[in-house]
Amino acid sequence: MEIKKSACPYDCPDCCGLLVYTEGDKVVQVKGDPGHSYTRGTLCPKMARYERTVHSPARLTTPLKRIGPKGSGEFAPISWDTAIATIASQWKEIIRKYGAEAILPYSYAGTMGTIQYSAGHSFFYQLGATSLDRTICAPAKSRGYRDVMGGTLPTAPQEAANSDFIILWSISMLATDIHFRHDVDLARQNGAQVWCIDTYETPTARYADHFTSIKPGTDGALALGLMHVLNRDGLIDETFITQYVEGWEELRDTFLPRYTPAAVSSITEVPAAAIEELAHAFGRARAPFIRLGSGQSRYGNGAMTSRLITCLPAITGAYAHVGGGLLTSASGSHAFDKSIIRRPEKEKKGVRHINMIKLGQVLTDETLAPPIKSLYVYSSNPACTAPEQALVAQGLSRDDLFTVVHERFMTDTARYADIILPATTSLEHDDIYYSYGHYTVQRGNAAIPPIGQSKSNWQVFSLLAKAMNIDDEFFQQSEPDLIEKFIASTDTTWPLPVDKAKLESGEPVDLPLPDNYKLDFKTPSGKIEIKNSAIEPALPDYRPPHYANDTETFLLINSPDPRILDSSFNERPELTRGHIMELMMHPDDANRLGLCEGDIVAASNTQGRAQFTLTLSARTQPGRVVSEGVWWNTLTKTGNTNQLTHARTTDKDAGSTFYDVKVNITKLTGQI
Ligand SMILES: Nc1nc2c(c(=O)[nH]1)N[C@H]1C(S)=C(S)[C@@H](COP(=O)(O)OP(=O)(O)OC[C@H]3O[C@@H](n4cnc5c(=O)[nH]c(N)nc54)[C@H](O)[C@@H]3O)O[C@H]1N2
Ligand SMILES: Nc1nc2c(c(=O)[nH]1)N[C@H]1C(S)=C(S)[C@@H](COP(=O)(O)OP(=O)(O)OC[C@H]3O[C@@H](n4cnc5c(=O)[nH]c(N)nc54)[C@H](O)[C@@H]3O)O[C@H]1N2
Ligand SMILES: [Mo]
Repeated sequence: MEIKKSACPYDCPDCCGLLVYTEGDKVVQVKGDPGHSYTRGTLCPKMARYERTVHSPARLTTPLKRIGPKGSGEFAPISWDTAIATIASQWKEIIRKYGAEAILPYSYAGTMGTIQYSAGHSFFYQLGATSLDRTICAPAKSRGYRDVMGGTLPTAPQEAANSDFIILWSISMLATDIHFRHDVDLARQNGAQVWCIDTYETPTARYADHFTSIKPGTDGALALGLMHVLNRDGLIDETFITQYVEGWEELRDTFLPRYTPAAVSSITEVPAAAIEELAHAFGRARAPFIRLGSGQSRYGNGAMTSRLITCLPAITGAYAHVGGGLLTSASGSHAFDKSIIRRPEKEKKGVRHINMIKLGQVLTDETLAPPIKSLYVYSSNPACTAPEQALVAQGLSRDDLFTVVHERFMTDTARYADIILPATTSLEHDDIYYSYGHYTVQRGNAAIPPIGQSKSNWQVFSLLAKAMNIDDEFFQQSEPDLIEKFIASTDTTWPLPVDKAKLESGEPVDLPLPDNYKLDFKTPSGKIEIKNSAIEPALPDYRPPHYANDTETFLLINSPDPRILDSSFNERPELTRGHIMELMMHPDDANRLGLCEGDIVAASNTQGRAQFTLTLSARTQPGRVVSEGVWWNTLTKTGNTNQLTHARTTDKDAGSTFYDVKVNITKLTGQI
């Protein structure tokens, strides 16, 4: 048995260090690396059995071509040569008839590896294809942070171990960031209080000392209410503000007087007394630490909400104290110069951009010129994870749409493909990884040869470049060549020297943080900008979410399930067995509607309908129903929660608004 080091490739803030145990060509076990400063030797239940994904009998092992109707899942094996030649001849024909913008790439973070995530960017730029705006996750959260803090490094998660007051704010820590628990536990052992602010009582809420249940999409008002009380009760740090903060006085004198605890309570459904209590605890803490998750940003007002929450630590001077600060997304993503692989300069001037959230609309829009005639999907599963699922399915069903899907499994999207290409897992290709939850980076070399005939994203784009006559040495580089360039790029991307030899060797490497990084504000003024005159509006204020104009009865909270990650891991029957497509409702609502535990119900709205099994619990509030998990549609009766979600975007940076959705609930006697 050999032990090789690698990193977890999934779209998760933890980006764990892995110990991969192999016997010949087989991965027999995967463990968390005790030497990784965030993983600290443990893995989530998904990755603790990663070998079951790698060696799953459901892996796609050869290229396939469609032999049945679109979506039927009927395919026959073909060779790689035939697959690549077919794609190239179809694309050449489409380009001749409609121009290259009739081709649309669609990808996201099936792997977060620096190479494989971005492997297709340059290829599609050079082809002149439509460019994809990759906005499906949480760009509004980063935007809200940036509007106040500019390029300031967010606080490292390990800092929280020294805090005396931690807020887990719209983060499902025990599902999506489980290794942060280590730091929170350490702080707790030293007496820290832990608060959780969420829309229903998650396991993370139960873990915390205090739980504040808030009406979805209203956290911006809560942040203003907290600032109101902090100011009223003399709990702000005037010295810190004078030295480091711009625009506090203006916010204080214009909008803040309105946000009394009573007014905020009526917006947020948080009792006024609880707002006061939270403000006092936050204001009296020596070094409060906010871990801000993405949940609050997935609404029409998401960038503004994140911006308002980002103002909070500024007025109490949290950054000046060991343990204090705010972590939205760590800047590990800045560690490597991604332009090495993306080559933004290759994008043709004026080329059309399409927002990935609008996929359903774009594929079904008959007025679009040129129309999308080919879709190339990799590292993503939009038939399952994109909003407006019914429209996406309608678009993917078009007989005149030539769809190629590069995948590891027969996903909902792959079923609609004309050609499927088999993809490697992270243990079969080389890459280098960074995290958006901490500051440790790591290289991961292939631990075993590719399963079947699978190929990595980079290898496939190299083949496609050749077939499309893109004569460019760039595509002849190997993955190790690229990794070497990324490692070298740390000389310019990172403020302090990175241990390149260690990075080269495959060990996890902590990016060094400058001593004063928490007070080195990378904004035009050099201060925290509560007022930011470069943007509209210059002062932040609460805005209601989109759903304020919707007429359905219930808010639909559709949060992550710890067993899967977005739609990844649905290939593992031991993880998806039982308890899927459940809908949690408050018993008072159920009584009113005459519904019982175990009833089969339909949730419906203007987007569509989906079937759920009802569970009753006071973990949610009246008026809010909860369904966890993005399940493969093939495991559901009617499609998952994305039958119900909207493609409306956030106030800034056109992000997704998965949680900004209302539904009606009715009892079903038969299936839909
Ligand atoms: N197990 C597991 N891990 C995952 C994922 C997964 O699906 N499963 N997904 C991965 C991905 S792609 C991402 S982006 C991250 C996201 O991970 P997080 O940052 O945790 O964000 P979310 O999962 O969107 O939501 C977190 C919590 O916010 C709550 N929430 C929703 N709306 C609001 C609101 O208006 N206010 C407040 N205060 N809370 C709200 C939700 O109920 C949820 O409990 O997780 C990653 N990790
Ligand atoms: N209702 C609802 N919908 C949501 C969310 C929600 O909370 N609620 N969360 C949203 C969020 S935050 C996100 S980020 C999106 C994510 O949505 P997606 O981008 O669709 O991500 P996954 O569902 O993880 O699918 C990734 C796919 O990539 C494949 N893959 C993995 N590695 C590789 C590789 O190296 N090469 C290739 N070619 N393929 C690979 C996997 O097999 C998997 O099928 O989902 C969004 N959808
Ligand atoms: Mo995400």
